[in-house]
Amino acid sequence: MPWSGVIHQYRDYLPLPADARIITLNEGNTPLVRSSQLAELLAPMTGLELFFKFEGLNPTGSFKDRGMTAAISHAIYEGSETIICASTGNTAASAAAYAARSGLRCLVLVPEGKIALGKLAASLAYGAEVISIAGSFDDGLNMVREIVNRRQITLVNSINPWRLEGQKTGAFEVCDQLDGQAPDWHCLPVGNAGNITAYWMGYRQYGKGLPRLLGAQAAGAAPIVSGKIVENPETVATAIRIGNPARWQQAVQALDESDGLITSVSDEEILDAWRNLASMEGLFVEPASASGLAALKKLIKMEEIDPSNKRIVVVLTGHGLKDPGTAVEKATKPYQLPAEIEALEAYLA
Ligand code: AN7
Repeated sequence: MPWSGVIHQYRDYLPLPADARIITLNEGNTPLVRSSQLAELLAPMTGLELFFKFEGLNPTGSFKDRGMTAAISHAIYEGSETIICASTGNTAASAAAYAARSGLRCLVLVPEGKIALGKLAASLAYGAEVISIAGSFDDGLNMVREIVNRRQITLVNSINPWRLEGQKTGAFEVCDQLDGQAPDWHCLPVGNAGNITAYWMGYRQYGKGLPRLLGAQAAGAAPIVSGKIVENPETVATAIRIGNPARWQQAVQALDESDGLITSVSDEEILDAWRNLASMEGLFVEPASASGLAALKKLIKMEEIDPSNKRIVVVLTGHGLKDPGTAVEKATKPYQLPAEIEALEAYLA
């Protein structure tokens, strides 16, 4: 049977009503790519098996589509006509796409000047009403939480339990792709902590073993690591520029139950890992998506994680084309030549 999205694929594991109309873009089924060079660089001769779950290959370019297919399908089932979210960008683009397919009105609140270009472009293209607020993601989340108490609007941030239901299919896929066995470690970025919460739900439900979780927060936006709300979060990884995660408690519980770890990584460490992924593995991701690898590198180096004969999965949450601005800014400039063959010869010499 051709792949037709995560709900059809894992229907028995999802509590959606049998007669719900499924709004899908055939999300999921993303590749689990074996590391080509980085495993040897990180932990030479240790037998480390390193894999990247490339979630940037979902239909709107991020992992959010797994949860959004479930949230939107359920919103339609309930008879909702309008959805809303606050977003650092990827949730907005995903919500906008699934709303477009189902004819829902879609409002997205984004932090002014702090949303990557690809996310803004997509949200506008899909026809969402994009509202740029003079505040942070956290301010936007407070606003949308309040407005759904006042009006008949469905909230599609990961506070919505259907987001987690759809998102947990990522864990099922990882197990299926590793011949029915969960990895030893599962590494991923943590912003609102919906993804880490959902992966843990998924691993537990699937019954194919449990990994230890490794969460990564940006040093300038690391409330769970520090145990304190961050009033003014700041990081190059704008996707995870979040100071008060919606799923904070659940993330702490998942980390605890999995005997996991959460650590913060500097912007420099994030960008190093981001360059490693593109230049050594051919995997172009947005900066936030590299933070899971940055955390793994750091903890292997500090000998807090022993890579010997371990299977480790690192989730790459969003595609590099989401944030072309940062990519160009952090790269060396293109070399400029006249359009003449001799100039090219001179360059090669
Ligand atoms: C690429 O889109 O919060 O810990 O509003 O876009 O589940 O929040 C995005 C989060 C990691 C963190 N990687 O996941 C939003 C938003 C990327 C992301 C995260 C996000 P959560």
